[in-house]
Amino acid sequence: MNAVTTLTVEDGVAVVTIDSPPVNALSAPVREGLKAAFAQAEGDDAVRAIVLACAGRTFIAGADIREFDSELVGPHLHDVQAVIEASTKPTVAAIHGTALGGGLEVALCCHFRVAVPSARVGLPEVALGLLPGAGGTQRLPRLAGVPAALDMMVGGRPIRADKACELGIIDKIVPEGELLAEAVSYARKAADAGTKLVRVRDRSEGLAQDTGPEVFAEFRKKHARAFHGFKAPANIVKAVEAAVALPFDEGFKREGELFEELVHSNESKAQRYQFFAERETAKIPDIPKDMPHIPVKSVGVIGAGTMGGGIAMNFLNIGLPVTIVEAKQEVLDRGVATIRKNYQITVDKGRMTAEQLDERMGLLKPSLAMDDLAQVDLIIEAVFEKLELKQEIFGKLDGIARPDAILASNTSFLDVDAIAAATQRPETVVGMHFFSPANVMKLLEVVRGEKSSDSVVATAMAVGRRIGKVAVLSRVCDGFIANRMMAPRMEAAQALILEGPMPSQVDKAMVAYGFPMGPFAMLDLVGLDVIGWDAATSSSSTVTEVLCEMGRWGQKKSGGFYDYDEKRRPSPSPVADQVVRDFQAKSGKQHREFSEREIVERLLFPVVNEGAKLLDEGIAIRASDVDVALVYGYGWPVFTGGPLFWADIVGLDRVIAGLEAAGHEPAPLLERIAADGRKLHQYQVA
Ligand code: 3H9
Repeated sequence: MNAVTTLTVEDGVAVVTIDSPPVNALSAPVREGLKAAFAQAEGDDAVRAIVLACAGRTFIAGADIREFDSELVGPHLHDVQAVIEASTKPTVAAIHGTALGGGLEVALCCHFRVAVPSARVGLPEVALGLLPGAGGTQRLPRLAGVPAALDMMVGGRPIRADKACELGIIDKIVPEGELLAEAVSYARKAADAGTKLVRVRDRSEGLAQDTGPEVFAEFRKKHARAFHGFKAPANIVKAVEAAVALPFDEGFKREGELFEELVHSNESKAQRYQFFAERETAKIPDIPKDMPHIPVKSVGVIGAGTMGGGIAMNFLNIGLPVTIVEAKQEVLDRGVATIRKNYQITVDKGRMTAEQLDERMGLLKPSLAMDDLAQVDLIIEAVFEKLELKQEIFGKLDGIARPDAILASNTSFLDVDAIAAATQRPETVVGMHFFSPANVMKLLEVVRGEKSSDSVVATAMAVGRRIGKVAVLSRVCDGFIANRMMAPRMEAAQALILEGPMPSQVDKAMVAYGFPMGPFAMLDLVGLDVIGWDAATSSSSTVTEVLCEMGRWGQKKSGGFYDYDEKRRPSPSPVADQVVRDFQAKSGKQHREFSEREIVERLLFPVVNEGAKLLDEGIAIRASDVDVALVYGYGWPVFTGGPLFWADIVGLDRVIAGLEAAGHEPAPLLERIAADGRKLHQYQVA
């Protein structure tokens, strides 16, 4: 047919095969090939039934996401689907891997779908700020019903083949390894039996119940918080309402309008950028893709505190044995008990079995002796943030660990090179900076020291991916990428409350922007005292210091910037607000009202500026890595694309002017990129 689509006919059954690595996305050549193949099979009298299958690791993974940013080339997907759906001969989609987005939507244009047990199907467009725009919002509810279809499309998570079969999306599960033969046989039987062919668009079993307005109202209410800032979920719900209320063609038209609204939105552009940015993080320009990795089959963790325990869980979760070392028995016992408790919570929620809990705990070896780390492949130190302590530990490890073991520090801001210098093998030392809670947060910063070897760096990045993290590479600097980027937001917030806005107003603006919480609520959560306050040297010179002196250390003391009730619900604090007002009075600054937009710009432009500095210093490889780190490390709203993508949306000239107006010096790189009319988020370190 063409280079990516073939058509073969055997014994009356045509097999259309897409072979377009890596994921058989519906690129222009695939669409062309599909359309031509189905048209030819339809016109061929020797063909009595048609099977659609894919070569390689998966069924069609959806539209080719890169094409959304350019003019349409080749046939529109809708036209391809129309040809498939118009077939007068039985059509069967043979699904393995993942049938996603436009892939599932194409399969829904076939009369039947068969799948192997390991297959999954889904409509994940929402994660790209889109809705299923190839009839998915109209066809899926007709089969699976409105509640299930809404869950699949708004949640975006693919479902397993057995579940899809229960929902009527898949007609038959067939044994692994026999997909094609089974699909051909299914198609042939349908042709032989003269099975009545009903297009999904003409079916309605899913619309028989749960379609009243209350279903939609309830769904919107239940998910209101998760929808905040995103456009796609609301449009998906509207499209499904249209599926219920309107005949297919009209509903399909409505879906098209709602899709168009999304595809041109900044939110979707930002989320599509993040999709590729996330995958880009794995690519390190000066390390070959085929760099051999050091096998990691066992792990040691030093420190059984909150971080050490969370880090250990990541490896237990993927079945690796972990030796966890502490200095004192009681601290070790407490750490192990916390790990067990965390797993127990998962068991109680029904997301893990008691046997799995036992299996994971069985892989954990608690120890009081560093010597027990002599044979492990990767050792991650997660002790208190003090350079001398870490150097002492690495010095000891040098005499204990195997020569080829990777020695990693979970430091969040210390000099990895200074830690490595405590050993005779600095090439095996690397930073692996987890974010708290370490078993939950997706970001892992791999910190490449001056002497870290390429294979150690490549292995640490790969290990990150194995445990389900997004690994971002950073060079050594104070705070690495994510913490360093966010420090200026905190400084700007502290400065801004002296000019008029109260902490709760500042937080409100950040939440409206899309952050899960504002900087002052975050300080209260972490504890004001742990951000470097020392009673001995406290000089009552900042609001935070005075609050600390008053014992208002945050949530743990029922009061910080906010007051907290027994359920830790915050309310603005008259006491803390008075402290702020006293400082405002003393500051000598003019007080005024600030709009939400002004607050956002005052807090976040300095973050953008820090990003430009960090790129100029070569701390991150590329701007998109910085954006990924902030989204996964700090809950930066993904629909803004991250600070650097957002800066381009706002306009770099505006960012520079805002920085200057607030008394900051714009980073030279920011000015250079703005002057050249380039995009900051596309910047790559040479
Ligand atoms: C859609 O369908 C819209 C329609 O409703 C309406 C149309 C009118 N396009 O993730 P991986 C690349 S929207 C282009 O590392 P895995 C990816 O960038 C689409 N490229 O592999 C990477 O490239 P590289 C709805 C794509 O095994 C390589 O393939 N569909 C696409 O971990 C390997 O990817 C989705 O949202 C694509 N659609 O996971 C599904 N997909 O090697 C998106 C992947 O250069 N895809 N690439 O870095 C996925 O979720 C995962 O890629 C998948 C495989 C689960 C398939």
